[in-house]
Amino acid sequence: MRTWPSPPVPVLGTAGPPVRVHDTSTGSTVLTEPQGPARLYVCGITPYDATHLGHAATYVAFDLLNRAWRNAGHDVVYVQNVTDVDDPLLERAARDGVDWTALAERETELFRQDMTALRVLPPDHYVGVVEAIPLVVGQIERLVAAGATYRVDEDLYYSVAADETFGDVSSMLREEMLHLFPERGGDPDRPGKRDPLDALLWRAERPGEPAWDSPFGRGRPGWHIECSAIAMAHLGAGFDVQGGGSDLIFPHHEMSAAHTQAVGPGCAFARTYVHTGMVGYQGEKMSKSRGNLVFVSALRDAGVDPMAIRLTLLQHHYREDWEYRSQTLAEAAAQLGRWREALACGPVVGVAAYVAEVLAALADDLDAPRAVAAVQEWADATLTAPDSAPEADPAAEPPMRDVLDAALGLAL
Ligand code: 5CA
Ligand code: ZN
Repeated sequence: MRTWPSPPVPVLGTAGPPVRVHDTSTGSTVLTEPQGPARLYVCGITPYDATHLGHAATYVAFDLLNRAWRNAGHDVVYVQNVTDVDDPLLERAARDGVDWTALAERETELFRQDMTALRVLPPDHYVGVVEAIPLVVGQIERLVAAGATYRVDEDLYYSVAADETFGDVSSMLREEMLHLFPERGGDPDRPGKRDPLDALLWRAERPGEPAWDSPFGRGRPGWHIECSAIAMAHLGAGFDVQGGGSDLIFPHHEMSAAHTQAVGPGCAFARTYVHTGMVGYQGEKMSKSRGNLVFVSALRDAGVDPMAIRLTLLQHHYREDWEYRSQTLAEAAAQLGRWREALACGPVVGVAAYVAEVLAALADDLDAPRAVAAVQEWADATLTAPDSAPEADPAAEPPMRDVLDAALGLAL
């Protein structure tokens, strides 16, 4: 699938430190240790509605990881999927009387424009499920060969008993899994299932639904298998980071890992699982199904500077659950104004210590609020420096403008 254009990324003369992130599966902060290029998979959108601030916060968070790795000297291979065929998309298309492929294409294009405006670095491989059907079928065939599947009527299910590490991503108790499963697309009560938690791999064709030929009959993929198949095909086993919002920990990431690892030894999924907090609005998680949405495109259409949107998101640590308030956009715009003034002053104070703090903060579990605080200190020092302050030696230090751009994705 077509991705979006990459913004230029200034190369800093100063290398950032090695990158640490919080790993959901171990519950601890771990050092990432890419062997060769750093390999990142981030779950993409289900394109039935426009990008809201919750989505944007998640993609900006992983953009910080992408940038921190690059600043630490790593090449990065970044893969993102698009769930361009699934129940919510088909239901919305039916509700609105539009063709599901046209809906998916329209909303994916809007997402590209939003990501471009927010200066999110594009994935190297942007892969829709529809175009990845052969990969999905291949992955299911491997699971069939491993004895990890069974039929319920014409549909094909994955047996959670097939992978003894099932549960290691979320560390959730079975009761908690059983509680979340039906809320997040699962069907625990379907008669004929061996375990209520078993997940749908291939849904046989139903009247009026899209379907593709496969060795298991005509049908379409279940949700979790798409990310298993796409990640394995484009990144390979044991990739560095699997990312997404915390609402994907279970069942989605647990199942994607299981669908991969049940194939056999040597088929590890991610080494590290990184999850973002949920952005709320008006007292609840911002979600398409609840309808309490603030769209990035609507803010842009209203003339909001995309960099102010990005700074608003960066004011919160990515693991925090937080509530969006509209006045924070104006506060962020005012803060950017101060930073622009400081940049216009030229190098009146040395920036090396501030730059080091920005890079250290981002390498320390993507601590954007700490990085923002360091930039603010630099701006305050610059704007309050006496007129007679000697100019710092710019040759010795990367300009703050480049650091803001390369590390935080803020082009001022
Ligand atoms: N297509 C699947 C993943 S394979 C999916 O979850 N799509 S989505 O459009 O529902 O969400 C896209 C990404 O945004 C996911 O990582 C999800 O966890 C994240 N997300 C959704 N709502 C919020 C929110 N309110 N706050 C933060 N992140 C969110
Ligand atoms: Zn996914």
